[in-house]
Amino acid sequence: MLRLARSWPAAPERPWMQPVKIALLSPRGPLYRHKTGIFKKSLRYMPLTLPTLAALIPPEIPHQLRLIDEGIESIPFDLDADIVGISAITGSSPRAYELADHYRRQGKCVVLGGVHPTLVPDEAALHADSVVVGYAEDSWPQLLRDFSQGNLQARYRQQPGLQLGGRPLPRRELLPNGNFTVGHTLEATRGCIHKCNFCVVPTAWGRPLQHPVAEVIQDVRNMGAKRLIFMDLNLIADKEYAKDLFRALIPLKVHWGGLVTTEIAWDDELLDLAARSGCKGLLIGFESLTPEALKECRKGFNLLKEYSQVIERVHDRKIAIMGTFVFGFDNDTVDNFERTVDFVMTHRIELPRYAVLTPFPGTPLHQRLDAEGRLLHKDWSLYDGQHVVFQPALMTARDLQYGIEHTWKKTYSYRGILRRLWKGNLFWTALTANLGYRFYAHRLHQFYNCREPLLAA
Ligand code: B12
Ligand code: SF4
Repeated sequence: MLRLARSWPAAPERPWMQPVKIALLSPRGPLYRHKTGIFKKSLRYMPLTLPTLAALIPPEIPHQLRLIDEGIESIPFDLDADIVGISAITGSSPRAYELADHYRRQGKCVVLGGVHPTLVPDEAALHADSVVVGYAEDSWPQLLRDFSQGNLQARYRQQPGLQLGGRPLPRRELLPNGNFTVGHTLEATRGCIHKCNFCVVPTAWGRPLQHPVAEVIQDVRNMGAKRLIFMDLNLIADKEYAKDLFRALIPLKVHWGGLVTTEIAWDDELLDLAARSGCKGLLIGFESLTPEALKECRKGFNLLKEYSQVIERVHDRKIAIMGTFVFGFDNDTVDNFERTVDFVMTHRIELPRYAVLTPFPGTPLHQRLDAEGRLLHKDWSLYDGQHVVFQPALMTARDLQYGIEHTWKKTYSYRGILRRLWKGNLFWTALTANLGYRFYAHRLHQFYNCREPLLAA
């Protein structure tokens, strides 16, 4: 049963309803922010969230629209809008709430959505006139229709059975393309088949969904793009679908990157098709170099003894690897940091990335650490994958925090960059992003010094 939200007069009584002024905002996080952040342009690719929501606005509702990503530009406090839609991930949720409270005080209608409001809708509801839980393909248009009829509900939830086929294409032209290293981002699928215990995907979004391949190809053609990034959480969740997609991409002669799992290496046809279709970079979650950790996080499909072969097989196809590693599992000790640096150097991983194990709300990991009394705090702004927010088992929080910083810095020292890229197939492709991560790595400490997350260390 849906609760009715703060009431809004129906369209005819509101002169400003012709047209409705809609603002869609993506708030900054501690690290991803305009001017003072450390995600340089070389690390930024266009998020599809706001362009997708823009495309979903029902054509029958006359409107003026503005999209603002606070990672690349400032959000004005005196925003001219009737309805403000704010997208929040966990790290940006305190900023989202700050903006929401501010605009509500100004009498604007505020809607919160995205992964964090999906994970903790009751918390988000304290700051919004309406909260959208889950995907919004059907609920966001409904919300706007209700709003224009003065009938806004407090909670909207995407109903089961969502189909991605036949949806309008994201309105990418509404974000400034020049602020991203790749503006041509797209999605073929959503969700994932796995259930890693630290990941928000199984809790927030559940079973995988797919755009029909023909529509993905049409999207690529419409963009006229030659460099693409797939935002999919696991592009090969359905291998047969992925093969069809790769086959259809071959004639387009594009270069693309995307997220997959180590499983891609064990299907030669899939990997060959990926290479033939123009794949130049794959983000692969290796997560850890200890089998106990892989078991702990329910990533049993990652077999440590096969990591070298996985890397070799991908590199053989001239595909660069963005390898992601997580520190802070219960078996992790301070030795893991150096061991991981050695691993990425030896295997010449083009773009290694490190994260602190982060117990995002709603995940099994969060529930366990909370039950064990090991969460240091629930300041969501520090739940950004780079701050330690829980008590590790075999080291202090401070050791974990500074161990990761050391790992980043050593990996992205000039020597480290050259050792991994020199004489590799993809020197020039990977160099710019490496310099972007070098900038990031050497500035992370600024964010440790300005906050005090380690009181319990
Ligand atoms: C692009 C991207 C980025 C970009 C930009 C992010 C940004 N603007 O904040 C970059 C590279 C900078 C980035 C960085 C990070 N990211 Co990121 N990123 C993504 C990614 C790959 C794609 C987002 C996207 O375009 N999705 C496609 C759109 C269509 O889906 P959607 O966003 O879910 O939106 C739908 C619904 O959620 C809903 N919805 C969303 N917002 C709203 C708002 C309203 C008003 C309504 C009505 C509906 C609605 O409607 C949409 C249509 O159904 C997602 C994974 C993913 N595939 O979603 C991760 C993801 C969002 N990132 C994540 C994380 C953890 C991070 C980092 C912390 C990683 C790190 N350690 O550095 C940083 C933090 C950045 C920050 N903001 O502080 C997590 C968030 C988890 C969480 N609970 O916070 C995700 C989900 C990945 C994951 N596997 O867990 N990221
Ligand atoms: S494979 Fe990746 S997207 Fe899928 S559940 Fe695990 S961490 Fe999440």
